[in-house]
Amino acid sequence: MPKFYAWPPARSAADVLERGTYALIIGSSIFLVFTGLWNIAYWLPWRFGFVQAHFYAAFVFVGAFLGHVAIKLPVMRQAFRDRGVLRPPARGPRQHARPEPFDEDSSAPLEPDAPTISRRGLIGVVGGASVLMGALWAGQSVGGWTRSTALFAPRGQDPEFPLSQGFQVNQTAEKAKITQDLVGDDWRLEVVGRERLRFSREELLAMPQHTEDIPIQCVEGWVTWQTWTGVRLRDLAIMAGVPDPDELEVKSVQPAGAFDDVVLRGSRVTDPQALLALKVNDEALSLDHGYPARIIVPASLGVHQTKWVGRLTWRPA
Ligand SMILES: Nc1nc2c(c(=O)[nH]1)N[C@H]1C(S)=C(S)[C@@H](COP(=O)(O)O)O[C@H]1N2
Ligand SMILES: [Mo]
Repeated sequence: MPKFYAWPPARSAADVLERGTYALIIGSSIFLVFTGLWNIAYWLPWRFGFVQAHFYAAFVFVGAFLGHVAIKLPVMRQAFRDRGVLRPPARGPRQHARPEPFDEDSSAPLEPDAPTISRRGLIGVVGGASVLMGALWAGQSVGGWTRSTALFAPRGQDPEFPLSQGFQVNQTAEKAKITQDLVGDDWRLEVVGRERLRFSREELLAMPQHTEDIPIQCVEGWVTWQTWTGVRLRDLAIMAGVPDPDELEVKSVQPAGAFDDVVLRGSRVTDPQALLALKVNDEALSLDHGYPARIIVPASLGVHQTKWVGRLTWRPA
């Protein structure tokens, strides 16, 4: 910690590099944690795309972490060579801890303070905190009574984040401004390719139905496995005259919102498990889960599993 703001800021090129990686590791961690918590609470005071920004920050974190390990590799190797792997201070109470010897090229302090924590203590604190964080999140994916232990995860605990048909809802129909005239009896699925077709829900239910166990994995940190039934996307592509599609544009009837228009590519849409789901666990989809029809594709993120689908546009390879 004190090295983070030590003066002068740069003692050598290696020092600059090392402190640069600290800045990136700490900066990206703070960004990920805080924007993540705000996003879960739907408090979104920023203008950037949350998902993309999180991917970029995660890449920055992993890159800076790997860079940091690479920079420190010689120091680690030297330390293990000088002191062995499990000799003090790796083992035993902190009173036995000895400071790193100072030399010009190391980042060890000139006048070290008394040790505050042993390596075992540090690993215990970090490990314990990680286990605690895991325990506080796991309930939202495990479900049942454990849901109430997920203190940072409001879904299923707060009336604003209800469950429907027994599992999490990301965006309720009400919040997405889905009205009865958008998804009532007049709803038709438009399927566009070489042909332009329209189907009612009854017509879709009369097509060959397939049932698959597929998870919804939300970037907000929860996952739920459900059993979905509906029409294979591949079958719809064939009907639209695009048997060998490259890409599928899915448009929701949702009036506005970040996920009302999604493009899926390659095996996401040609995989036999990829469905336009009409039912979940043998019941018609609830309005909150995307009635009359939603996308359910394997090995994907929740953000790609569009609800309240209005139009599918197939583009050939
Ligand atoms: N039209 C539409 N589809 C959507 C969304 C949305 O906001 N609008 N949210 C997506 C996200 S981020 C997730 S995680 C899943 C959640 O599905 P569920 O609400 O049925 O659990 O729906 C996806 N489909
Ligand atoms: Mo999501």
